[in-house]
Amino acid sequence: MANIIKLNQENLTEIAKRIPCPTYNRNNIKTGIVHVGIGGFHRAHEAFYTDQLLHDESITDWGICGVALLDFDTKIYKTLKKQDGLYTLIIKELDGSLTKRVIGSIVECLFAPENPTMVLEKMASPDVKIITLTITEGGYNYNEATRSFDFTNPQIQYDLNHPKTPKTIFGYLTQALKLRKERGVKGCTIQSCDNIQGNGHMTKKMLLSYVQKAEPELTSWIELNVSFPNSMVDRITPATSTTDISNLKEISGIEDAWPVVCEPFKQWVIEDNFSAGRPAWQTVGAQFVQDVVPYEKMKLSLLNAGHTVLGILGALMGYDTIDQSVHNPQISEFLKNYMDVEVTPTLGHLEGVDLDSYKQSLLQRFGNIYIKDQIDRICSESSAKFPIFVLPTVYSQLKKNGSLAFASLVIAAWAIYSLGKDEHGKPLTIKDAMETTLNKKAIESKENPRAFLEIETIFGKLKDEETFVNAFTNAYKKIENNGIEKCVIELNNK
Ligand code: CS2
Repeated sequence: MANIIKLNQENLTEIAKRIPCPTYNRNNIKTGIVHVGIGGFHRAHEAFYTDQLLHDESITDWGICGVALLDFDTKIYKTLKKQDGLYTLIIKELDGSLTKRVIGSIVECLFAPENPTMVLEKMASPDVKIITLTITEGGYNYNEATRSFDFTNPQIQYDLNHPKTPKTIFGYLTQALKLRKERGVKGCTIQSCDNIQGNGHMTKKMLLSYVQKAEPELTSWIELNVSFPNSMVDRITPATSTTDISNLKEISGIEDAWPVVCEPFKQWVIEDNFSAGRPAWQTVGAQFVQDVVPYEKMKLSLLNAGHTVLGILGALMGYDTIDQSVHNPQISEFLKNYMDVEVTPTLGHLEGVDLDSYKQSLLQRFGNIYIKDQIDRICSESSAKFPIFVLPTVYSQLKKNGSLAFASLVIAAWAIYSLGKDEHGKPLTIKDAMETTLNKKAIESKENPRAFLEIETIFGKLKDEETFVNAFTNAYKKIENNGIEKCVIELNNK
């Protein structure tokens, strides 16, 4: 490739000679959506759908303002800012080919720690009709043990004392909605795009808990003027590797400091409950339905839990990527059994969904060898993921005296994983907000396996469920004595 072109608005015409670029005039696009959390997933999903939509030139009201909320997001903010909000989406097809395009729907970027007022003003702007969120499963400040909003979080305490310069999403949303109310601006929609059962309900419940303490008189206005649609979001988006960046430069001659890589599959099922209008995302493949709960349940307990199963078992065995794990025939057999025997009975009938082919398609997606989804990514923040992805299946199975063997083995494997080494003695990279507690309890578990289940913010009252505790303890001891692979084989042959 002769010359290397830097990705930015000025160079777009040149870049368009190499890969598809926005053909709409980005200067004409007004911000109608504020999105908080501009990591890979948002850029492979909502921003992608929205970019497709903006190619209909009559649509000019639905540009996205991307907000980086945390100090941790400095790098992504600076990169996007430098590139005028542009980035390359690289879709890794099943046959190994790459489909690349430049996405242009993020028309503005803001860095909240640097300029909280600007973020509040943007969220309160009459042009903005929707605030969407990808703040991760752990970002909702929900305490599993108390089943309520966690006011002990120091950041939340900070926001209560410094309303004009908040740090958390709850502080921002509250102050922005307050401004809207005071200025007579209409309400808006707050749409979670995180992997949480009833993500809209969760957002509303957590926000109102905060509002009741911070600005109680705002509560009824929010109830009347703000909607919180539930949604199911799906597209596997691994972390971008340095090879992805250098390949883009070498093959296409495009210098993009942070492209996004993802799988070809995508799905977005949304409850049609938008208090101030919405983009016609259905014209670019999103599905609008009355009740999204069953779809969410299916996706969280099959796809996301499937990832967790492959991640935790694979990590102990020393694998690095999800495809390596699923290509171990015993692990994939285990995953099939887990899905068929323990998850499927909890799902009931899903109108219009063929569960067998859904499960089959998951195995194919997990097996995409080009995606190289990092096991470290999948196992990160497991303390926020297990309660949403795996434990609901355990509770349902407990209720109906169903099988718990597969889930128990995975949870026991997590306890051993939390000791920080794989079965070959290689250190594991554990990234988890609860890492210290997990490790402490994992060490106690060596004497008394039940100790791991005493982490109430994760397991709630599960430590008192004798049937589960026995299954877990059994599984734990077996892994210790025989290694994970033998346990997997034994269960597969039962
Ligand atoms: C993954 C998800 O983080 C995880 O554990 O399961 O990021 C998953 O890749 C996405 O939800 C796919 O839609």
